[in-house]
Amino acid sequence: MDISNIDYSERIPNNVDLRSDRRLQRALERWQPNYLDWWRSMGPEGFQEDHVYLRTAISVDAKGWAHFDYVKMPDYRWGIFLTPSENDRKIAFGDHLGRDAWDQVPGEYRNLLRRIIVTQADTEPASVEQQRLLGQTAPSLYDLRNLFQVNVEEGRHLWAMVYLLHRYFGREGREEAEELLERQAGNPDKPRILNVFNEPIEDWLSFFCFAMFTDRDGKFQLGALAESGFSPLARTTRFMLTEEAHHLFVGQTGVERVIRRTAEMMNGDDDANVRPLGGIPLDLIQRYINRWFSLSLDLFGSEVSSNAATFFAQSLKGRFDETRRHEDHRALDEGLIIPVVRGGKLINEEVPLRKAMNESLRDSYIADCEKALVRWNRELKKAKLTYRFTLPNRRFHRHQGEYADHFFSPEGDLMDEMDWRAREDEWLATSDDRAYVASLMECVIEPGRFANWIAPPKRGINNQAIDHAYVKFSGHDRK
Ligand code: BYC
Ligand code: FE
Ligand code: FE
Repeated sequence: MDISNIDYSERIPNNVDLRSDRRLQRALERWQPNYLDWWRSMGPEGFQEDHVYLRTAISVDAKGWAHFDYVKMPDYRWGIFLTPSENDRKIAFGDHLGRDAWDQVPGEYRNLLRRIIVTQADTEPASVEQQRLLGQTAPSLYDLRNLFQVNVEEGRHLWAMVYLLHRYFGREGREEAEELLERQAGNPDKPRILNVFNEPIEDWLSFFCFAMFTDRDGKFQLGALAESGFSPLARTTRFMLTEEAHHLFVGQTGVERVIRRTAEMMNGDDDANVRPLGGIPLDLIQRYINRWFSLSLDLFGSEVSSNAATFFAQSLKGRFDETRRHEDHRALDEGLIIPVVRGGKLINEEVPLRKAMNESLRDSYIADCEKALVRWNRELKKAKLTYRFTLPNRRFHRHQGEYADHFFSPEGDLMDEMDWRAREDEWLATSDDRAYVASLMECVIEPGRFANWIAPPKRGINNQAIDHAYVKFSGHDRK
């Protein structure tokens, strides 16, 4: 069969020749109704019968892989798509560098690999749960459609991971797949695994910041897994990355449009107050950036991590773009300098590189975030404003790793807790900030119209007009 084409005649669309493995196919078909129940109860609230202009993967070719059409979300064809396998693929890093890549799970790495896959998988449904009420306050049809596009694709990412669990991890894998539908974002009794995925996303500025900063963790974690010596994981995550680009676009341009609208209201006056006009002040946007960026930094784990060293040594998880961006793929001789707190002072400590792999990935991530900041600041410059956005230092407001038990300013200086608390409201979105943003949220569903607090995008989706009917309502009462 042609691997780049996806078989849509099956109940579960796939390009992995699922029909040749009846047991696996049946097991996944038993999971499918549970998934759909989860989607209906925990997915986007209130829009399940509407027709949404969505893209669906029809091929895994980099060019022309997507097809756009109106779909009711529960009818979206969630499927299993892997990029084609490479003949004679070799392991690109770690202790197994240069040996044949694995098509099966190496027995001794089974538990670790399962843990990585479960952690990745858990984030996907979590984000759908966090975003489930946002449709009710969408600033436009264009944005509503983008939200749902992101949501259905996160659902598909769950499918991608559940396939690996079912296919390669036997009964334990199937049990994990069930539990992925049982944990719930923000539920204190059965929370999602990683911290940010339990935070509420209660307004659209938060959603855009989440897609910008938290989905971007996905880009880098998936990039690291795309290097894995375990080929099925590498091939799955590579295709997920193709979809991920749009999520990052939604986040980056979403924040950018908010900035553009505010700048427009400020009309070149740095002291202008946009609140009476219903705009979102720049310093408030900065506090949202500080919050979501620092929360997302936690997703990279500890600065010094023996787990990370093990993942790398065992050739399970590499660095971002391992092959192209790095030369020494064993990483045995180098070290990384990491500032740590010792005796109330920040001092530099050299850590063997393998133990600093989380930090290496965090470095790549921060550099990528900086690029978006440059674009946002360009909006301010064009509008003749002097205000500039910055990313807080990586030590600021952390809950995981070296800095978690200490207090740092956005500039990265160690502080007393009391002093820090006294200034917290300058730095992080306050309850007043959130209440103000919430007060601006309204549902705008006339094609081409946008809520007052956000500028329209520069162009539509898939060359459609900005006033295209991206969602067609089926006429029922949406409450
Ligand atoms: N929250 O050495 P440590 C995405 C735990 S996003 C809670 O610091 P390690 C998406 C850690 O599990 C991409 N717990 O960490 C985005 C460990 O627990 P145990 C998601 C945390 O293991 C938006 C302990 O602390 N993918 O796709 O080196 C929308 C100490 O471990 C956190 C992945 O994460 C935290 N933030 O690294 C939709 C890839 N951080 O073992 C989707 C898979 C650490 O002591 N995951 N801990 O019980 C991994 O590679 C690693 O597990 C981590 C942590 C990078 C997350
Ligand atoms: Fe995802
Ligand atoms: Fe995503």
